[in-house]
Amino acid sequence: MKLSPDKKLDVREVLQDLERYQPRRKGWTWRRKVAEHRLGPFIYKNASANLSHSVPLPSAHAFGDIDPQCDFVITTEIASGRFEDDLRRMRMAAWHGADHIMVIRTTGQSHIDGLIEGTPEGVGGIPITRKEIRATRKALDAIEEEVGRPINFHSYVSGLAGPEIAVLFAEEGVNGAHQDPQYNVLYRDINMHRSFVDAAEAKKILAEAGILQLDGAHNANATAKEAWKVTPELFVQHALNTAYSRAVGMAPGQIALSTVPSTAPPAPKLRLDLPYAVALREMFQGYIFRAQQNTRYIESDTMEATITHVLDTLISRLTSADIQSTITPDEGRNIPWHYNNVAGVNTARQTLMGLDGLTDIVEVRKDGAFRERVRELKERAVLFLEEILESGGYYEAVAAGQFVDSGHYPERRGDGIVRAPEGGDGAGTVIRRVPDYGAPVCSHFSDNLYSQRAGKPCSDYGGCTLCDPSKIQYIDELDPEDSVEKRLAAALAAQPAGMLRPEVERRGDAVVCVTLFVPAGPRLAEAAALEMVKRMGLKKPEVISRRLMHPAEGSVFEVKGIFDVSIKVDELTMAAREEPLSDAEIEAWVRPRNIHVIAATIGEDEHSVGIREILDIKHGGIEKYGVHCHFIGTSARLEGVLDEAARTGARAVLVSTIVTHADVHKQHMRRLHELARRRGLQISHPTGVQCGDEFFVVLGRHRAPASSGIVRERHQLPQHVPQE
Ligand code: Z98
Repeated sequence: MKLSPDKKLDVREVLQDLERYQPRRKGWTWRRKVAEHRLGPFIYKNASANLSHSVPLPSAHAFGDIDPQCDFVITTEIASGRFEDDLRRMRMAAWHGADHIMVIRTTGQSHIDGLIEGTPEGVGGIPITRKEIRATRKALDAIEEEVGRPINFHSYVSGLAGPEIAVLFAEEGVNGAHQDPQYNVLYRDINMHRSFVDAAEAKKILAEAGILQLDGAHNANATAKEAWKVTPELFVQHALNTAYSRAVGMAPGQIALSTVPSTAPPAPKLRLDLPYAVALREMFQGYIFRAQQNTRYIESDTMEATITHVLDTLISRLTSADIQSTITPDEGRNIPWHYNNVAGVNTARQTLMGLDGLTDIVEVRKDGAFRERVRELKERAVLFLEEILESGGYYEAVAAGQFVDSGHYPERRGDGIVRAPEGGDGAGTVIRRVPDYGAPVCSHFSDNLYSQRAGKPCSDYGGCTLCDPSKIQYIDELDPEDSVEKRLAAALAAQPAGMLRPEVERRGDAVVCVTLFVPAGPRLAEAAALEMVKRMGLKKPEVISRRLMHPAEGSVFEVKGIFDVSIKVDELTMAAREEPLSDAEIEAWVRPRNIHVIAATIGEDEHSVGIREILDIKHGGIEKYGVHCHFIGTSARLEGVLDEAARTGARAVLVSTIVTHADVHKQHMRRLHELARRRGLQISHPTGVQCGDEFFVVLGRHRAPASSGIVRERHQLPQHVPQE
């Protein structure tokens, strides 16, 4: 399957022959870092190889359309609820620099105790099934070829079906996964013993498949009531999962610590979050760091989320993270919209490019109050771990509520997450292996009938699915109603070829968003905003963001709704595209022509600022192209303007005058026009002609008035300039 930048991704092509598809590569891939990377006018210190197709940052046009790529891997989390819609979203994110695509599972998949077959729709995510994973990997294989950089595909191996899912991921070329038994225990109330036994098996499989493992410690400060206080406990969670992973045989370079800065402004964020990040890096040297943006405090304002995210990314750059994970800034209010995935990715890359070389310029202090805070955090973490050991181990510590929601260790406020070692989902399901137990795959932890024999354990039975993918059983949808084919057919029927509808969550959903300020108190203003949007014709209007400007003066709202309209493509008329000339092209045309222009304000008008802005180089005026500008003053006489034009041989006069209600400006323009005509000058600017000769007087003595000189003479431009 090959993508072409000017064609939409075809989901049917992805689904075709899926039962035979095998991933092109397995295991995690880092970006190819480039030291002293030269790009356009700059040399980058923290860059990686360029993409072959991408959408540069908006201001790149001022720097020759460069699109430098940072050295961090950038994550986006995808969660539309339909995998077929996610594929296009992944492609857009990849073009904006995402190379780690985390697929959020359907809510609470941790509780499901086996693999799911078929491809039902998800609720706030997708169920991870073989078909969905394979289709996604296939699409990502094509997308990574299109953008010219490997894309890591990621999902979750926690939960009751952890080992089975680990095998599935290893078989299907998933490249990264969360795996942490403590997540099961604390956040999903899955039996402790079962979680740790499953984790040993799952981690061994991840290790051998080269899948990067993320732990779940960040969930503590992502959910805690007072997140900045629970940081000592996070060190302990990282330590437990890391030690357990190492014991199973995972290499440090495959173990990523998952961190989230704890706070957001108005908290003094850097003062609280930076010591935690520094202490963590120092304690866990040699491991990988995945920094995720903070979403704990996002209310509904994407701008507020973005500012916190920028500060989070500053911390990541200062402490040299390896992966910057972004979450859609609207996740608190919608099924995240695809353009918000892109907004999150762009926030990270824009910040990281702006902070390029930061650690060559500034250094985190090694002394003073900051250092004291770093040391103190480590000490609290060590004491936390010692208490666990003293109390008899992890199970007892959890049973005693040592993993708290708001206390700064050793403070406890009785709000610990308490779990009984014998309780939870899957309790009593761990049984001792029988001596002749034969593991279904080679990558397998602990006792196994086959592991005693020579070579690969699976050679006894002719190869396992990890060694011989042809043995993988592919199961298509089991539910005849809720299937991707049915969904595609329904979407195409609702939105046949040749029709266009707006969309943000799912194909053709027609969801749009209106921003409006209503000048009244917040409650009244909100009711009015909803009513206004209803009258615009939007169905199911819903306020998704409210920002108070002033209790009496008004509030601004974002209201989403359904704009249930389809546009027939062939009924649209599109204005012919005018390709504006670049500054360099204009300058190349102007300079050799020695062009003089006369400028003045006319009538009784002393306001010269506007016209000077148009002329002066300081404000990007036409001087910069080499136009010789003669500003002859304010309130100039019209005859004087034309006299001066004749004297200097000027090609144009630029006059400025205040626009009045009495239309005096038009009288001046008409008179100037008349005077110019009497002197044998013609209007040569097409817009001037179009406006009834009222507003433009471009001096073109004896010239054809058809079009402006610059466009007409394009053929004289240098060879490399694209010709129309
Ligand atoms: C992230 N945005 O981490 P359920 N295991 C671990 C997890 O952190 C998660 C799951 C499993 C976050 C995503 N994390 C949230 C360690 C989820 C998912 O039970 O299927 O929801 O588990 O990037």
